Amino acid sequence: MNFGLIIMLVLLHCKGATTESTRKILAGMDVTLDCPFNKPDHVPLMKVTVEWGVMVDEHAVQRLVYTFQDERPMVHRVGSWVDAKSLLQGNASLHLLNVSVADEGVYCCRVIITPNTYKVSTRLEVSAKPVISLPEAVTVMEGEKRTLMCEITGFYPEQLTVTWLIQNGSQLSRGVCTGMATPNPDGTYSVSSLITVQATATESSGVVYVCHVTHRSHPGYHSKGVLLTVQ
Ligand SMILES: *[C@@H]1O[C@H](CO)[C@@H](O)[C@H](O)[C@H]1NC(C)=O
Ligand SMILES: *[C@@H]1O[C@H](CO)[C@@H](O)[C@H](O)[C@H]1NC(C)=O
Ligand SMILES: CC(=O)N[C@H]1CO[C@H](CO)[C@@H](O)[C@@H]1O
Repeated sequence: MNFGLIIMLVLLHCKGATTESTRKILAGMDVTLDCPFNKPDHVPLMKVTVEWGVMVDEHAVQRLVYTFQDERPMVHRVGSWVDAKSLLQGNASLHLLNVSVADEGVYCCRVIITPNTYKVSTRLEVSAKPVISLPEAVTVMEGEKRTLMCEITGFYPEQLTVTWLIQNGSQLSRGVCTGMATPNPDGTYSVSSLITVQATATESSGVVYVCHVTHRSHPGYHSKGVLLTVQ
């Protein structure tokens, strides 16, 4: 069968897949997506065709990830494979190495042992953790106004919330300015948040300003603090 024909088959392939489960992982990790099927003992590998594809969302065109046909694997996404020994046992699980945010999508497995077809689809949700940059300490002159910048880079998805707090204290809203998230070439996002503080010796010296970030990549929050010293 030629390559073009495989693509045509794959375009249809996820329709009718039953259970759709969700796997949540962090970018940079390896993952295995299950695809069990019923393999009668007398059927040789030669008669088993496996196709793995991925769609960015339910309406998108499917992209091939890995195929196995006539006992020959074809790797479309570098670092993906189906174990031939597992296939013999009715397990067409897909291994993906070093997952990136570009790998997110709905993965569809189709196994054909004529006249039967088995379909499984799994949603893969990939998150990338934000990296927070903030100076550890800042010294200002009494009465001076100073803007502190919290740079948050390399996160995915785009949705992220930044707040500023006084350590062991209240949330700050005055003088805070958070920009729009901007996309990076690798599919992740970055954003900066600024806070302008007015240094008065009695109130602000020794205070830690905390840049507090909530994001899908972490069930709690990410944060970093800057110690303000007033001279
Ligand atoms: C299928 O095989 C893979 C190893 O190739 C294993 O990680 C996975 O747990 C197996 N799945 C089932 C349902 O046995
Ligand atoms: C994993 O992929 C990223 C790009 O997505 C790359 O920068 C990194 O070097 C890769 N790591 C390994 C161990 O291959
Ligand atoms: C004085 C005080 O309560 N300090 C606490 C502030 O919060 C940190 C952790 O967020 C604690 O380690 C300090 O003891």
